[in-house]
Amino acid sequence: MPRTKVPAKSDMFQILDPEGNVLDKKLMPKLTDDDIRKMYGYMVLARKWDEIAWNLQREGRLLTFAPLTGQEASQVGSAYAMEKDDWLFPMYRSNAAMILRGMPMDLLFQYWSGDERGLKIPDDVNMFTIAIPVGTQIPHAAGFAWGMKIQKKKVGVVVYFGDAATSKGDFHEGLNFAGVFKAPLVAICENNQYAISVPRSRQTASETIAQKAAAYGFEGVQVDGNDVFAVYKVTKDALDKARNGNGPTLIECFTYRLGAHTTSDDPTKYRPVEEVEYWKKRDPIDRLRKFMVKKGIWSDSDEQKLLANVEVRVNDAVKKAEAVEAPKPEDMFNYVYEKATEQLRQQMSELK
Ligand SMILES: Cc1ncc(C[n+]2csc(CCOP(=O)(O)OP(=O)(O)O)c2C)c(N)n1
Repeated sequence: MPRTKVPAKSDMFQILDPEGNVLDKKLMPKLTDDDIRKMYGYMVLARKWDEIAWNLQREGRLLTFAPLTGQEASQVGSAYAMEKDDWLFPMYRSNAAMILRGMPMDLLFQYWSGDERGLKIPDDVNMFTIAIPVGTQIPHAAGFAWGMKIQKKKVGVVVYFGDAATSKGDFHEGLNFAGVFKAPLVAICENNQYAISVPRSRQTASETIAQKAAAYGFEGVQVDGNDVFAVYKVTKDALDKARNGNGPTLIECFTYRLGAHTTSDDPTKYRPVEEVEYWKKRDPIDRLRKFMVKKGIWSDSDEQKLLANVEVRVNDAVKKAEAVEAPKPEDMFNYVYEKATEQLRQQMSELK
């Protein structure tokens, strides 16, 4: 059994069990077979992205990066529920959601190789830049959502953060503000059970993270974060509610980070092997594939084709990113202020 207490099924919203069976057909959201295959495709793509990025980092071609393996359902299920005009506020582990929402993979590689120009979000993609500081994106998203409401724009704003972010003032301030102003915010906590080596049990004494929403005066939902249909459904409902002027929702995706916190981390130092094995049996990708195979909408040859396709796409993105001319070191100073300060000028001349 895992060290972190897994909520009883009845406490947590779930549609698909780990064997890929639908628990209650009435709960199943309206998704075509094509939608389901697309969601699966994004999940497999995200895992391949992780694998290739990890190898690149080990070869010195990428800087530190945070893998998302294990969290594909929580990101793909939620991002797939968004409409084109909705806005996304990502954290450093949100690569799957960002890719699904239209962030070019080559730009992401460029960014994670240390080139800030990779964070130039395309103009037609409603997304903010990645927040590396824990939780700072939450008040940004809450304020932005309020702005959308003031401008009478019917859009939802989704912000992603981890369980550790809920210990920060940013979480309280952002959610309190969103509650008071009924901002169209959907706050998604990907509770992956750890903040680097700190387990969830040391993060908060609350029984669930979702219950914290009660203090802010809106709904909180705990969902099985490894169940892509359940995540899709709760996010879609929350976004519809937000766009219709009925205020924010906090969603806790109960999931598990199967890999390391980042490429600089060794999780074997703080997690028992049995715990990881327990969660591997609940792998979100296996779960969806089992469902699709049972439904007769997925075959071995579909799987082989998909695996080959994602590998080519990710490798093409790497090639494209690596073909970009390296940034000039002076650029570190050039864009800090409109006019460089004396101190920056000195630092720049030392660098030269
Ligand atoms: C303000 C701030 N403090 C500390 C850190 C160092 N740090 C990076 S990730 C992390 C843990 C975050 O855990 P969680 O929010 O649960 O998200 P996860 O990384 O597990 O997805 C910490 C403490 C940081 N990035 N920002």
